Amino acid sequence: MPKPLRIGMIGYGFMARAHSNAYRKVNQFFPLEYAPVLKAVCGRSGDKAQEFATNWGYEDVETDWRKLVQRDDIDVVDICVPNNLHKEIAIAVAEAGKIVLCEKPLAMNSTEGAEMCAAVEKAGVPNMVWYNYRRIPAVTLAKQLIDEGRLGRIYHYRAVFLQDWTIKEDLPQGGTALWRLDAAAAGSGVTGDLLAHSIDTALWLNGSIKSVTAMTETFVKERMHTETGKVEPVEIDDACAFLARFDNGSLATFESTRYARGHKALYVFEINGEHASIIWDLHDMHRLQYFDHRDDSLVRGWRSIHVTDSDMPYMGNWWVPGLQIGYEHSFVHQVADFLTGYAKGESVSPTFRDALETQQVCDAVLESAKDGQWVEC
Ligand code: SOE
Repeated sequence: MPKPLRIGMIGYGFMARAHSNAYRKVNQFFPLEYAPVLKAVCGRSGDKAQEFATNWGYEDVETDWRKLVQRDDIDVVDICVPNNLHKEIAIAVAEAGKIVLCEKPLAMNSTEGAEMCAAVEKAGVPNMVWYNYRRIPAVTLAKQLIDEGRLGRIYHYRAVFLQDWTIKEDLPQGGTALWRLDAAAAGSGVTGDLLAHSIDTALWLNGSIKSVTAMTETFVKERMHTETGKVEPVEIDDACAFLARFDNGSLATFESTRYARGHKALYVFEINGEHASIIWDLHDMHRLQYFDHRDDSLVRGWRSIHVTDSDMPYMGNWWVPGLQIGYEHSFVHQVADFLTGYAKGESVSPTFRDALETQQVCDAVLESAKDGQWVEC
């Protein structure tokens, strides 16, 4: 029987659902030494927390996160609340000697992120940040192909993350999901919310970023604030594009917006190497496009690899070859990897320190966007 690892969930939104689903599924599909037990969920509204607990099978409910953190029957605290609350909670969890898992981005900015890193490292507690896209099998396969040297020297990295859900001018800032439009809760706009994903994947696949030059725009300058009831200036970036130089000499372009009409979550990256190129697209997430110049010229062309065979990353744990999995499985994989690492006493990436590097790139991007100057990361 796997040993129990008791989860205290803070938050009951979209991400709390994605993580809870992963905790519930993981032991059915991955042989593990530990099993998450859904102990308690915490949120400001007791009714909503209770509804969440009943739906997902949490045993208990709290409305004060400090109480949850102090409970003797909690081993892991999972932070799924707006970004402005991450730091205080994460530091309290570390000081209580508990495992801390934090939704992305790590923090409002890298100053906060550094404090969080120092706290978990001082306390010596296992920690991880939920950059889930790394664990989509096709993305993990991309990492494997790059690490095997199949692409050769990398020349270019290109990433876009496009959405269109904030175009409506009468959308308020603040409240469920819309806290992402409020700089006081989110820290930044698309840079911290979407580009953070693209940057995390890029650092993992292609190494550190040396410097960036960026531009941002806020298209809708004022929105009603749900807390004050007044029309307030919008301080987040609605769109951001930046150029980057990686330590390995490759050049990159990154673009993100919530104003790309027709795109709901078009996360795409393309990497061009000396021998081969790869493309991955979230809307076709189980496929990896691969072009290898070394192929016989008569049959050379883009291959569309259907990443479902059992020897492909994570897929041996799911169905039979040819049958696909989805977005939610990336979270199951992240929990599985975390529990495997935990059993061995190993940290699992992205740790707070890994996520701090992403945060530092985000900060450099926002700094550069003030005047377009190149900023070192
Ligand atoms: C924003 O719309 C959002 O939900 C992000 O917050 C998530 O991190 C991303 O994966 C999908 O889009």
